[in-house]
This record gives sequence, structure tokens and C-alpha cells, in this order.
Amino acid sequence: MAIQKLLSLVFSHLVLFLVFLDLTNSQRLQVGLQVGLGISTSQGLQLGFYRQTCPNAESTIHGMVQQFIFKDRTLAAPLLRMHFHDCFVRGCDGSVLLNSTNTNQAEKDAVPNQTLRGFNVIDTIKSALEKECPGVVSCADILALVARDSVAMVGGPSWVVPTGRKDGRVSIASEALAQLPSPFANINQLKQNFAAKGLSVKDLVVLSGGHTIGIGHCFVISNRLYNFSGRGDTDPSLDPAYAAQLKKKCKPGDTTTVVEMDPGSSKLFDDDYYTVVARRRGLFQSDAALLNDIQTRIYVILQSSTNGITFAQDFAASMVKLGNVGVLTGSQGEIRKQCAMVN
Ligand code: HEM
Ligand SMILES: *[C@@H]1O[C@H](CO)[C@@H](O)[C@H](O)[C@H]1NC(C)=O
Ligand SMILES: *[C@@H]1O[C@H](CO)[C@@H](O)[C@H](O)[C@H]1NC(C)=O
Ligand SMILES: CC(=O)N[C@H]1CO[C@H](CO)[C@@H](O)[C@@H]1O
Repeated sequence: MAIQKLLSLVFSHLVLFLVFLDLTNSQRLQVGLQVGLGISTSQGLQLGFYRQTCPNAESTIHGMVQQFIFKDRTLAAPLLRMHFHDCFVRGCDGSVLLNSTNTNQAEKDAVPNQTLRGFNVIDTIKSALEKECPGVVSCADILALVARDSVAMVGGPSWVVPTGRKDGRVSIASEALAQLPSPFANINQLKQNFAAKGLSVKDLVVLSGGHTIGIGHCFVISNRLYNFSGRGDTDPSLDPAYAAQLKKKCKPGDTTTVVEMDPGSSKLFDDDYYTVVARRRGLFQSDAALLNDIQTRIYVILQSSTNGITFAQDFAASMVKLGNVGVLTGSQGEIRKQCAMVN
């Protein structure tokens, strides 16, 4: 009893200390300064890059995203995910949008991309921008701006998106498979995947919060439910009551059914994700894995016990970092005319 009390005392103070650390975090200030002064980032991206060359680009994108999401709110999730998948393979260079050719299997056709949606949104926006200012706005920038606007439109935070990304000419399916984190990954693999892109353990736990919106296919969790270690068993890290609910929706061999990752509010960008994970109801092993590392675990418990005290601000800061990963600028790359095809 005494030990439990002591532990909970230590823990509650640790939480307070972490809250304090987070509130004095200078990231937000830096982002604010960049907006105010128009400072370009180290990678050569710049706020308002299209101010002269296509002044209405960002408002055109915003307006069109609004129309799409007004019609179908569930599009916000795949549009956020698409930017993430783009940035993790060859940097944020629009490579996720390229079609395969006779001689090349593109990222789009890699297994993790089977479930991407919303390509038509990007293509429609690109066509409008090509009419407005031909050959000026890159597909990679469109992805970054669409992700930002999508999240903000379903209740999430907004953030600054410096622009000036160029589009790459290369897209290789095997790279997507190798570099995108797997839903079966353990915490060490996840940390490695993020570190390989210059992203921290904090970015990992913060950006995983993107799973507060959207769905997952039953086939991704089939093993977790029915054959976790090859003995017809269920993943013991999954709350048994929740596993039973999931088994009702997801039958073995089901290839089409989807389930909400944040049950009941999968169309709202809130902080529920951390409560879900803390209750051992994270949908994927990669969600559950966030409880297996001291730093990510503390973050999950902190956000879940404080109504996500710093999540919105943290998510915005980590998205800015994600959007800078491996970008092509200046004379690198090209501005594609069609996002699915190199010029
Ligand atoms: C940490 C490693 C991650 C893994 C292993 C992972 C894996 C997955 C998987 C397997 C799905 C389900 C796809 C489906 O069955 O249709 C999914 C969905 C999704 N992911 Fe992640 N993800 C990760 C991180 C992220 C990040 C960093 C973001 C964005 C910041 C993100 C945003 C999303 C969204 C919004 C969906 C829902 C898509 C929809 O509704 O169609 N994920 N993720
Ligand atoms: C469960 O996994 C084992 C080992 O991988 C495999 O031999 C077996 O066929 C699987 N059972 C089902 C029902 O898929
Ligand atoms: C890319 O592939 C999609 C789906 O196969 C097709 O609808 C689209 O027309 C293709 N785009 C280009 C530019 O080839
Ligand atoms: C949206 C999309 O392009 N999905 C493709 C993903 O990859 C599989 C093959 O693994 C294709 O069949 C899908 O069409």
C-alpha cells in the first residue's frame, strides 16, 4: 500500500514537471517567429513561397479541400496519411502520387499504400492550379497544404506550411515497403523508422496521434485477433473486452470491413487517441507499442489524463518537422504538370 502511494505521488509530480517542460517548450515560439518574420527554414522552404508567382494558390487549395471535406468528412484522414507516406519515402517530394510505368512499380502499388485514398482530391486541385498558374505549384506542396487544411477542418490544430518543395522523378514500391513503419512493428522498430527520417521519439508518439481520425481494415488486425503467435491466440496486449468487440466486427479472412481507430469520434481530430491507447485499445500493435517505452508511455498517460493538454500544439510542431523531411528545393526536381506522371 505504502509503495503504491509513494509511486503515485512520484508519478503525479513527474506529470506536473512534464507539463511544465512542455509549456516552456520553445518550438511554438519559433514557429510563431517564422510566421511573423517570413524566415526561410534551413531546407530552403519559405513561408508564402507562391506569394508572387501564384498568389491565390493557398486559398484555392483551402477552398477546394473545404468542398471535398464538406461532402465527405472521412477524406480528412487519408489526406493526412498521404502526406505522411509521401514524406517517409524519398522525402516530401510527391513521389507517393506517381503511377507505376511499364518498367517501374511505384510507391502507390506497394502493400502499405493499398489502402490510400483521396488521389482524386489531389488531382482535382492540381488541375485547378494548373489553370490558375501553369507549372508553378508542386504536387509535394499541395500534399503538405492539403494535409494541414484537412486536419484543421475536422477540429484539429493548424500549423504553418513553408512551401517551395519540388517534385521528385523517382518512386519505387520496394522503398515504401522498407521505409514506412509497419503496423506490426515493435517500439524499437518504430523509433528506428522515425530516427531514419530525422524525427524524434517525441515526434513518434505525437504523430501517432494522427490515428485519432480514420479507419483501419480488419485484415490488418486479423492476426492480432485470431492467430497472434501462431497458436490461434489473441494479442495479450489488447484489452480482452475490446478484442471481443473487434472479433464481432472482424471475422477471419475478411478483406473489406473497416473499423474506427478512435471508436465514436473517428471523424473528429481530438485527443482521444491517447485515452484509447492507455486503455490498451490501440488498434494496431504499433499503437499498443507506445506503452512499451518510458518516454512514449509517459506522453500517452499525460495526454490521456489531462484532456490532451499539449497535444494540439505538439502535433502542429511535429507536422512542421515532418513536412521538412528530405525536401527537394531550388534547382532540384521539377514542378510536375500532372501529379501522377513525371514531365
Ligand atoms: C507510427 C507508425 C504508423 C503506422 C505503423 C501506421 C499504420 C497505419 C495503418 C496500418 C493504417 C490503416 C490503413 C487501413 O487499413 O486502411 C493507418 C491509418 C491511418 N494513419 Fe497511420 N500509421 C503510422 C503513423 C501515422 C502518422 C505519423 C500519421 C499522420 C500524422 C498517420 C495517419 C493515419 C491516418 C489519418 C489513418 C486513417 C486513414 C483512413 O481513414 O483511410 N499514421 N496507419
Ligand atoms: C496460425 O499461424 C500458424 C503459424 O504461422 C499457421 O501455421 C496456421 O495456419 C495459422 N492458422 C490460421 C487459422 O490462419
Ligand atoms: C494514374 O493511374 C490511375 C489509376 O490507374 C489513372 O486513373 C490515371 O489516369 C493515371 N494518371 C496518369 C497521369 O497516367
Ligand atoms: C491506391 C492504389 O494505388 N492502390 C494500389 C496499392 O498497391 C496494390 C498492390 O499492392 C494495388 O493493387 C492498388 O491498386
